[in-house]
Amino acid sequence: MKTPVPKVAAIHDISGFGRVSLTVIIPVLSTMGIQVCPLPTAVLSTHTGGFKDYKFIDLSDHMKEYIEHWLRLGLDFDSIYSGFLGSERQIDIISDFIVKDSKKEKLIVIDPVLGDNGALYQSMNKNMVEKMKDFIQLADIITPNFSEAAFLLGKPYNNEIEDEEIKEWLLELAERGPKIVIITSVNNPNFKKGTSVIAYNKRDGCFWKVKCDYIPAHFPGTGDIFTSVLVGSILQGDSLPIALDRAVQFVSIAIRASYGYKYPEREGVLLERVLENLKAPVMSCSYEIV
Ligand code: PXL
Repeated sequence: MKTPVPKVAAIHDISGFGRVSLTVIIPVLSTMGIQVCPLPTAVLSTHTGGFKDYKFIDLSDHMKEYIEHWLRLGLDFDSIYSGFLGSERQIDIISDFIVKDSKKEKLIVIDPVLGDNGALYQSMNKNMVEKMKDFIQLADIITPNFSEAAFLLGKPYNNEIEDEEIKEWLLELAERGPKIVIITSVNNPNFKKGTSVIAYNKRDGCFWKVKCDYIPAHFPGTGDIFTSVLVGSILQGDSLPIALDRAVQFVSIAIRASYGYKYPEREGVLLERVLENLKAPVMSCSYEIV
């Protein structure tokens, strides 16, 4: 049945404090007019970046029955979007869901959440990296950050990379299955004052780049916000470069709105202050073909 509001099955953790995963994905997509149906992978007292002794409740033992109920209901999702996982086992459970829920064509987005700044997150390990390499085969779109792309390709992490080399990385990741590969937080030695998002679309062979100014701050959850805006934008009918642009611009606005205040970065960006920007029409675009 066609409904006026697209539905996304959002497979991520819920962290009680610190704006990451479902606590940013739900408001972003809802503001963009998309219904979020959460399938929680874990419940945490806080996210794992910058907090110690957090409580972590792994929901792996419950996800299968949760999904079976959804399958019996025949919920017709427009997209399945997965992110932070609570265990390697969840990759088999979610893969099974993606294969079984194939009645309607849907956008499969896998954000291979593993780490940042060259290091794995506290709850991640090498086995998760290995499983993630298989999991991305099922995706239409993957959105690793630069560190995650290096982990998936087994390449050393150097802070800067030339365009020609990152294009090789995109091609190598696309060969493994995904139709669109997007790498975020890419630093180029010839563009010291900013970072870029670089994407490759296998269907038309195009590489896209969107630059953004560098701000010396590190807020967790910005990757989740980026991918949520991208998913919302594509479900609204935007082209890939416009969706990339909207996601980059929104994350930049969110960081700028937060950076001027003195509060712990681990709390995440002040999303509540900027959400309304997602309702604005596309105003200026800065994407380029590379
Ligand atoms: O934004 C990625 C993310 C999601 N979920 C949890 C995290 C992190 C990054 O630190 O710890 C629990």
